[in-house]
Amino acid sequence: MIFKLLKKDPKSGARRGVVTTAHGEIQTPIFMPVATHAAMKAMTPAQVHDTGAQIILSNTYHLHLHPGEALVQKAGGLHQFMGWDGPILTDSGGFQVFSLPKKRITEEGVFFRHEDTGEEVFLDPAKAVAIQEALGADIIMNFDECIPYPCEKSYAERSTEKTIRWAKQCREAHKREKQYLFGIVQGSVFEDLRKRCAKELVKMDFPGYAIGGVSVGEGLELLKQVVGYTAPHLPEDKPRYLMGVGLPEDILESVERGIDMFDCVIPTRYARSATLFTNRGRIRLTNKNYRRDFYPIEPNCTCYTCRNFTRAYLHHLFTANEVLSAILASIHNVHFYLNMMAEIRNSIEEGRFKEYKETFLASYLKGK
Ligand code: PRF
Ligand code: ZN
Repeated sequence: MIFKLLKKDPKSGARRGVVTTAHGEIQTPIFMPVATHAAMKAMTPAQVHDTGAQIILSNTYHLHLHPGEALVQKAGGLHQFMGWDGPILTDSGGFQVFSLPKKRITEEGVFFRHEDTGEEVFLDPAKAVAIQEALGADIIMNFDECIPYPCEKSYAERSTEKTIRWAKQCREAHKREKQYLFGIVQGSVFEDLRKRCAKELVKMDFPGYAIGGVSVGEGLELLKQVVGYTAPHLPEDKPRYLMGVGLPEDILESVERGIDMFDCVIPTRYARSATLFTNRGRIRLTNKNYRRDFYPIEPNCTCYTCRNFTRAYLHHLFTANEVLSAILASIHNVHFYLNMMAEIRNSIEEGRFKEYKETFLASYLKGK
């Protein structure tokens, strides 16, 4: 059994569960920090672990181009290669390839140019699964088409049908049962397409399901709607993963609608540009107000950065362009996200998720 549902919130769709993988358990709802190139930017695996991370995400597209799955396999697999022995999820490349400016999409797959060599590369469902099996992540993803927003319904319909056909091909190509292959629901912002895609994927019986094609510029209101009418079509006893989401408010709204797993580059990307998350909203440490501010980023935070350094010191590091600025800021932001997820889990266990969400947002959004 991949997923154990421990508790359902009586007042919302929020769920508390456990995902069991070959490299250990994941307590849900969970946020997965992103290590695109098999490295968290500006953080060692030990630092990532100390923030409370239980699972990290890496990318098929990037690792296929550099250093190639054959080399990673030779190194003993992704876990050994990157020095992270906890659970890992790899995304299929279905999103990264479709974000490229120059690509050619056919019924079979996608053609694109190698970033450095200019050589033509081709990715299709079978190949995306084979690459991910060679990399050896615990959870691997279907090869799908992430539909841009906004989008004509006729295009969304054709694309969603293709994602369904590709899902079947992924399912058939998948050999290593120890690696869980998740289906990805597409359908843009159209309720009937989301429902159809979900139902077709559920028939194929994946061990988990993702909702893709969100966080593509549709905004929080539409995100809430899409999650709200898609999640109910997914099986209750399988984990649900919302891809590429998001800000704390997006995560809270989506947990409320039954999502268990999230990933996003926001905490690490923002950290490197001096934007730090606090319970009273985000702050920009380059602002000169922080020059003489001898408090930690977040007084209640237990992360390494907040236990040892002041805002004034971080302001100085960013101003002096020191590499340590990125390291310390990333530690805090990732800790902030994972601490929020731990609080969400506690609140669901204690039957007070809605209250937690309201209290968190009242403070967080006021400071914005
Ligand atoms: N598909 C895949 N990966 C993704 C997405 C998707 O739709 C998204 C949605 N923004 C993020 N990552 N395969
Ligand atoms: Zn901190």
